[in-house]
Amino acid sequence: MIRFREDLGFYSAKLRQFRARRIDPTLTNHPEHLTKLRRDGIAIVKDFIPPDRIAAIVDQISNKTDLLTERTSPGIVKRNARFLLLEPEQALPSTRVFFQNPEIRGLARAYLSKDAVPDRPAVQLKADIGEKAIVDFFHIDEWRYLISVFLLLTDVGPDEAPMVYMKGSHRQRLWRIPKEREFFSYYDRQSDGQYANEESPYCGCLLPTEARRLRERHGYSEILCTGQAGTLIIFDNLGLHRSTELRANKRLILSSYWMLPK
Ligand SMILES: O=C(O)CCC(=O)C(=O)O
Repeated sequence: MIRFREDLGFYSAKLRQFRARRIDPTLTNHPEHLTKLRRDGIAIVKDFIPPDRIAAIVDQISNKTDLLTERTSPGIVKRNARFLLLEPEQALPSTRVFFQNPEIRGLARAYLSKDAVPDRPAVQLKADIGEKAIVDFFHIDEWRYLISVFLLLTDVGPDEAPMVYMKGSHRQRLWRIPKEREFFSYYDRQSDGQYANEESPYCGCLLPTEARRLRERHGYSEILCTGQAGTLIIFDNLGLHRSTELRANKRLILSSYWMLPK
Protein backbone atom coordinates (compact mmCIF):
# COMPACT_ATOMS: atom_id res chain seq x y z
CA MET A 1 0.00 0.00 0.00
CA ILE A 2 2.80 2.41 0.99
CA ARG A 3 4.76 1.36 -2.08
CA PHE A 4 1.74 2.02 -4.28
CA ARG A 5 1.29 5.49 -2.76
CA GLU A 6 4.98 6.26 -3.31
CA ASP A 7 4.77 5.06 -6.91
CA LEU A 8 1.77 7.26 -7.47
CA GLY A 9 3.64 10.22 -5.96
CA PHE A 10 6.59 9.58 -8.25
CA TYR A 11 4.57 9.25 -11.44
CA SER A 12 2.45 12.31 -10.73
CA ALA A 13 5.56 14.37 -9.91
CA LYS A 14 7.14 13.18 -13.18
CA LEU A 15 3.99 14.14 -15.04
CA ARG A 16 4.13 17.64 -13.53
CA GLN A 17 7.76 17.95 -14.65
CA PHE A 18 6.88 16.71 -18.11
CA ARG A 19 4.10 19.31 -18.43
CA ALA A 20 6.27 22.15 -17.13
CA ARG A 21 9.09 21.47 -19.58
CA ARG A 22 8.96 23.39 -22.85
CA ILE A 23 11.84 23.19 -25.30
CA ASP A 24 11.88 26.53 -27.12
CA PRO A 25 14.66 27.12 -29.67
CA THR A 26 13.67 30.80 -29.98
CA LEU A 27 15.18 31.44 -26.52
CA THR A 28 18.75 30.86 -27.63
CA ASN A 29 20.97 32.61 -30.16
CA HIS A 30 22.93 29.36 -30.46
CA PRO A 31 20.61 26.78 -31.97
CA GLU A 32 23.65 24.65 -32.86
CA HIS A 33 24.44 24.11 -29.15
CA LEU A 34 20.80 23.34 -28.43
CA THR A 35 20.74 20.78 -31.24
CA LYS A 36 23.77 19.00 -29.76
CA LEU A 37 22.34 19.12 -26.26
CA ARG A 38 19.09 17.58 -27.47
CA ARG A 39 20.79 14.95 -29.63
CA ASP A 40 23.69 13.92 -27.38
CA GLY A 41 22.76 15.22 -23.93
CA ILE A 42 25.94 17.31 -23.95
CA ALA A 43 27.43 20.30 -25.78
CA ILE A 44 31.05 21.42 -25.44
CA VAL A 45 31.87 24.96 -26.56
CA LYS A 46 35.56 25.82 -27.01
CA ASP A 47 36.84 29.35 -26.29
CA PHE A 48 33.57 30.38 -24.67
CA ILE A 49 35.28 32.83 -22.32
CA PRO A 50 38.51 34.57 -23.44
CA PRO A 51 41.84 33.91 -21.63
CA ASP A 52 42.06 37.37 -19.97
CA ARG A 53 38.67 36.90 -18.30
CA ILE A 54 39.64 33.39 -17.16
CA ALA A 55 42.91 34.75 -15.72
CA ALA A 56 40.97 37.44 -13.85
CA ILE A 57 38.68 34.81 -12.28
CA VAL A 58 41.60 32.60 -11.24
CA ASP A 59 43.42 35.64 -9.77
CA GLN A 60 40.38 36.58 -7.77
CA ILE A 61 39.97 33.01 -6.47
CA SER A 62 43.65 33.06 -5.33
CA ASN A 63 43.54 36.55 -3.84
CA LYS A 64 40.17 36.58 -2.16
CA THR A 65 39.76 32.99 -0.96
CA ASP A 66 42.00 30.23 0.35
CA LEU A 67 40.48 27.59 -1.92
CA LEU A 68 43.82 26.97 -3.63
CA THR A 69 45.80 26.82 -0.37
CA GLU A 70 44.50 26.01 3.14
CA ARG A 71 40.81 25.70 2.22
CA THR A 72 39.55 26.76 5.64
CA SER A 73 37.29 29.68 4.61
CA PRO A 74 33.61 29.42 5.45
CA GLY A 75 31.67 28.28 2.41
CA ILE A 76 34.25 25.63 1.41
CA VAL A 77 33.02 22.05 1.70
CA LYS A 78 34.47 18.76 0.50
CA ARG A 79 32.23 16.47 -1.50
CA ASN A 80 32.90 13.67 -3.97
CA ALA A 81 36.69 14.17 -4.03
CA ARG A 82 36.41 17.88 -4.71
CA PHE A 83 36.36 21.08 -2.74
CA LEU A 84 33.39 23.33 -3.42
CA LEU A 85 33.29 27.03 -2.69
CA LEU A 86 29.54 27.61 -2.55
CA GLU A 87 27.71 30.79 -3.62
CA PRO A 88 30.93 32.49 -4.80
CA GLU A 89 29.49 35.34 -6.83
CA GLN A 90 29.54 38.09 -4.24
CA ALA A 91 33.10 37.43 -3.11
CA LEU A 92 34.26 36.90 -6.70
CA PRO A 93 32.54 39.45 -8.98
CA SER A 94 34.67 38.37 -11.95
CA THR A 95 32.66 35.11 -12.01
CA ARG A 96 29.54 37.00 -13.14
CA VAL A 97 30.73 36.58 -16.71
CA PHE A 98 29.68 32.96 -16.14
CA PHE A 99 26.94 33.03 -13.50
CA GLN A 100 25.06 35.92 -15.16
CA ASN A 101 25.87 34.93 -18.72
CA PRO A 102 22.95 35.66 -21.08
CA GLU A 103 24.03 33.00 -23.60
CA ILE A 104 24.06 30.29 -20.93
CA ARG A 105 20.74 31.49 -19.56
CA GLY A 106 19.22 31.46 -23.07
CA LEU A 107 20.49 27.96 -23.80
CA ALA A 108 19.37 26.57 -20.45
CA ARG A 109 15.92 28.10 -20.86
CA ALA A 110 15.63 26.96 -24.47
CA TYR A 111 16.36 23.38 -23.31
CA LEU A 112 14.24 23.35 -20.15
CA SER A 113 11.67 26.13 -20.06
CA LYS A 114 11.54 29.92 -20.18
CA ASP A 115 11.09 29.78 -16.39
CA ALA A 116 14.20 27.67 -15.67
CA VAL A 117 16.34 28.94 -12.81
CA PRO A 118 20.01 28.56 -11.85
CA ASP A 119 20.89 26.65 -8.71
CA ARG A 120 23.91 25.87 -6.50
CA PRO A 121 26.57 28.09 -8.08
CA ALA A 122 30.06 26.98 -7.04
CA VAL A 123 33.77 27.03 -7.70
CA GLN A 124 34.98 23.43 -7.76
CA LEU A 125 38.52 22.24 -7.22
CA LYS A 126 39.93 18.77 -7.64
CA ALA A 127 43.40 18.77 -6.09
CA ASP A 128 43.95 15.37 -4.48
CA ILE A 129 45.77 13.07 -6.87
CA GLY A 130 44.33 9.56 -6.99
CA GLU A 131 41.34 10.27 -4.75
CA LYS A 132 38.27 8.28 -5.75
CA ALA A 133 34.59 9.13 -5.39
CA ILE A 134 31.25 7.34 -5.63
CA VAL A 135 30.44 9.49 -8.66
CA ASP A 136 33.32 7.76 -10.52
CA PHE A 137 30.61 5.16 -11.23
CA PHE A 138 28.33 6.05 -14.11
CA HIS A 139 25.24 7.66 -12.66
CA ILE A 140 22.33 9.98 -13.28
CA ASP A 141 21.81 12.91 -10.91
CA GLU A 142 18.10 13.40 -10.55
CA TRP A 143 14.55 12.40 -11.38
CA ARG A 144 13.69 16.02 -12.28
CA TYR A 145 14.88 17.83 -15.39
CA LEU A 146 18.29 19.24 -14.61
CA ILE A 147 21.27 20.48 -16.55
CA SER A 148 24.79 21.32 -15.40
CA VAL A 149 27.07 23.96 -16.80
CA PHE A 150 30.83 23.84 -16.21
CA LEU A 151 33.35 26.50 -17.20
CA LEU A 152 36.92 25.15 -17.23
CA LEU A 153 39.33 27.53 -15.50
CA THR A 154 42.34 25.27 -16.03
CA ASP A 155 43.23 23.11 -19.03
CA VAL A 156 41.69 19.66 -18.57
CA GLY A 157 43.44 16.82 -20.37
CA PRO A 158 43.01 13.08 -19.76
CA ASP A 159 45.02 13.30 -16.50
CA GLU A 160 43.16 16.29 -15.08
CA ALA A 161 39.97 14.48 -14.09
CA PRO A 162 37.79 15.01 -17.17
CA MET A 163 34.18 13.98 -16.82
CA VAL A 164 33.00 11.09 -19.02
CA TYR A 165 29.52 11.37 -20.58
CA MET A 166 27.54 8.67 -22.41
CA LYS A 167 26.16 10.43 -25.43
CA GLY A 168 22.48 9.75 -26.03
CA SER A 169 21.84 8.27 -22.58
CA HIS A 170 19.70 11.27 -21.53
CA ARG A 171 16.82 10.02 -23.67
CA GLN A 172 13.72 8.42 -22.25
CA ARG A 173 14.26 4.66 -21.91
CA LEU A 174 12.81 2.05 -19.57
CA TRP A 175 16.13 1.45 -17.74
CA ARG A 176 15.96 4.87 -16.12
CA ILE A 177 12.59 4.45 -14.40
CA PRO A 178 13.83 2.46 -11.37
CA LYS A 179 16.87 4.75 -11.07
CA GLU A 180 14.76 7.89 -11.05
CA ARG A 181 12.26 6.24 -8.73
CA GLU A 182 15.14 5.55 -6.33
CA PHE A 183 16.01 9.25 -6.28
CA PHE A 184 12.47 10.24 -5.64
CA SER A 185 12.39 8.35 -2.34
CA TYR A 186 16.01 8.63 -1.23
CA TYR A 187 17.78 11.64 -2.54
CA ASP A 188 16.27 14.25 -0.37
CA ARG A 189 18.95 16.88 0.06
CA GLN A 190 18.90 18.90 3.24
CA SER A 191 19.02 22.67 2.96
CA ASP A 192 22.78 22.74 3.64
CA GLY A 193 23.30 20.51 0.60
CA GLN A 194 24.26 17.45 2.64
CA TYR A 195 22.86 14.09 1.59
CA ALA A 196 19.82 12.86 3.48
CA ASN A 197 21.37 9.60 4.65
CA GLU A 198 24.36 7.32 4.14
CA GLU A 199 22.83 5.44 1.23
CA SER A 200 21.71 8.47 -0.79
CA PRO A 201 25.09 9.15 -2.45
CA TYR A 202 24.79 5.78 -4.23
CA CYS A 203 21.43 6.64 -5.76
CA GLY A 204 21.41 6.67 -9.50
CA CYS A 205 24.75 4.80 -9.72
CA LEU A 206 25.34 1.82 -11.99
CA LEU A 207 27.86 -0.95 -11.56
CA PRO A 208 30.44 -0.98 -14.40
CA THR A 209 28.86 -4.17 -15.77
CA GLU A 210 25.41 -2.52 -15.93
CA ALA A 211 26.85 0.59 -17.58
CA ARG A 212 28.62 -1.51 -20.21
CA ARG A 213 25.47 -3.48 -20.97
CA LEU A 214 23.41 -0.32 -21.38
CA ARG A 215 26.09 1.21 -23.59
CA GLU A 216 26.09 -1.88 -25.83
CA ARG A 217 22.32 -2.35 -25.88
CA HIS A 218 21.51 1.26 -26.74
CA GLY A 219 24.60 2.11 -28.80
CA TYR A 220 25.70 4.95 -26.53
CA SER A 221 29.20 6.29 -27.05
CA GLU A 222 31.44 7.80 -24.39
CA ILE A 223 32.91 11.26 -24.64
CA LEU A 224 35.85 12.40 -22.51
CA CYS A 225 35.18 16.03 -21.59
CA THR A 226 38.66 17.47 -22.02
CA GLY A 227 39.29 21.06 -23.06
CA GLN A 228 41.34 24.19 -22.60
CA ALA A 229 40.60 26.78 -19.98
CA GLY A 230 37.67 28.85 -21.24
CA THR A 231 35.74 25.81 -22.52
CA LEU A 232 32.08 25.53 -21.58
CA ILE A 233 30.50 22.12 -20.94
CA ILE A 234 26.75 21.94 -20.69
CA PHE A 235 25.06 18.59 -20.07
CA ASP A 236 21.81 16.93 -19.17
CA ASN A 237 22.18 15.37 -15.73
CA LEU A 238 19.64 12.67 -16.60
CA GLY A 239 22.23 11.23 -18.96
CA LEU A 240 24.83 8.77 -17.66
CA HIS A 241 28.11 10.41 -16.68
CA ARG A 242 30.95 9.88 -14.27
CA SER A 243 33.91 11.68 -12.82
CA THR A 244 37.47 10.41 -13.17
CA GLU A 245 40.27 10.58 -10.67
CA LEU A 246 42.85 13.32 -10.87
CA ARG A 247 46.22 11.96 -12.03
CA ALA A 248 48.16 15.22 -12.34
CA ASN A 249 47.95 18.96 -11.62
CA LYS A 250 44.54 20.21 -10.55
CA ARG A 251 41.12 20.85 -12.07
CA LEU A 252 39.42 24.16 -11.32
CA ILE A 253 35.96 24.96 -12.70
CA LEU A 254 32.90 27.14 -12.14
CA SER A 255 29.67 25.19 -12.02
CA SER A 256 25.99 25.82 -11.88
CA TYR A 257 22.82 23.78 -12.27
CA TRP A 258 19.71 24.91 -14.11
CA MET A 259 16.31 23.43 -13.33
CA LEU A 260 12.59 24.05 -13.56
CA PRO A 261 11.33 26.30 -10.75
CA LYS A 262 10.22 24.30 -7.66
O1 LIG B 1 32.90 16.69 -11.95
C1 LIG B 1 32.84 15.76 -12.76
O2 LIG B 1 33.76 15.48 -13.52
C2 LIG B 1 31.61 14.92 -12.83
C3 LIG B 1 30.46 15.56 -12.19
C4 LIG B 1 29.39 14.62 -11.77
O3 LIG B 1 29.51 13.44 -11.75
C5 LIG B 1 28.15 15.21 -11.38
O4 LIG B 1 28.01 16.46 -11.44
O5 LIG B 1 27.24 14.47 -11.00
